[in-house]
Amino acid sequence: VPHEEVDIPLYFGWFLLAAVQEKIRCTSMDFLKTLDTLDAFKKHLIDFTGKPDKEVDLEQYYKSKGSLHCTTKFCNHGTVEGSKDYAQNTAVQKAYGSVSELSLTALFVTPRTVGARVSLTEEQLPLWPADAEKEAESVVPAAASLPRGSRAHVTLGCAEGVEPVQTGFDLLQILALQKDGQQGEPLEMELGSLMYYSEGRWMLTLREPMSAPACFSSFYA
Ligand code: 2AM
Repeated sequence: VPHEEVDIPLYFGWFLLAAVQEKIRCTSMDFLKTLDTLDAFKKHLIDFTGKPDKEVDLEQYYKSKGSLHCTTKFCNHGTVEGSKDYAQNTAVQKAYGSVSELSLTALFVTPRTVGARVSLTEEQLPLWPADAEKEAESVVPAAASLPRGSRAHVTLGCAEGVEPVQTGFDLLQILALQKDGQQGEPLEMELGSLMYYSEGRWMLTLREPMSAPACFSSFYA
């Protein structure tokens, strides 16, 4: 294997600093705890359980793996299309190792994943691959028509047997439904407004976005 290919990581992304990871995990646990007790959520429990009247403990439902981050480019050590170009991109090389503030603007859950939506700034967008949304088209057909950066998120947990790549697909699906309009009334909560998007999809748009300092870097191994 040529040396340059060995150097391409598993993925690039923003890695949240340790202190803020703790805070976000707490906020998301609080959200899951609250969601679990809402009548509106209980009414749609079957989305999660497949059976009527079966209980679900959302705090136990998702498993979280590793440290919190927002993937920009999944490279799989160079086997993914465009990884080498991304790794060599000037903006990527210039930003590598720098810390910036990620703005977490919503929390979402589905029967598969729980995550936080990241709203990228003008300065952060150049690090977002131009085809990230289009890449998801086979899973979420409307994805390509969503604005660049729509897929940006932090995976907070996955249900048993679900891979983290699913979190971005779940987010795109919710955003596509949001764009279509015709939802019900949001439920106003302390943290923000909660909307149901059918089939177990819920999104809490935060009243105050959470600011998370994160280091743009990569993950090997
Ligand atoms: P995530 O960004 O939703 O958490 C290692 O698997 C990391 O790369 C995870 O963080 C994962 O999802 C992300 N990832 C895995 N496969 C991917 C893919 N095909 N496209 C984009 N991101 C992927």
